Amino acid sequence: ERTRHDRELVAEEAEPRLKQPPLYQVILLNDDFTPMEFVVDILEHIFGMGRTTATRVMLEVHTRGKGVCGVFTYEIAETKVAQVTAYARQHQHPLLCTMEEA
Ligand code: TYC
Repeated sequence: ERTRHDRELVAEEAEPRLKQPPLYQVILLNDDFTPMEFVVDILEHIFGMGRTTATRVMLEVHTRGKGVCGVFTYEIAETKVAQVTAYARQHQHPLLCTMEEA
């Protein structure tokens, strides 16, 4: 008869690894109205970037039209998008933030 230890070994051999969860890029879109300083502030406080990185990413979005703020699992990405959108609307800025599968 199989002991618990035996069954665990069988289970491990039958399905050796769990699949990695899909990852999502959180994307910031450029617009003509949101102040640069406001975007830098979001990148620092919602995405945990330092001032230098936040400024580089903001300028990349400003010049190229969009840019990646970070890569997260679905729920974290969704929460970041919601936080950015809520904060921008509270300050009456039209800033757009979306997510796409990485
Ligand atoms: N283009 C804006 C300006 O000139 C700055 C800006 C940068 C806005 C990044 C949005 O995602 C953005 N004030």
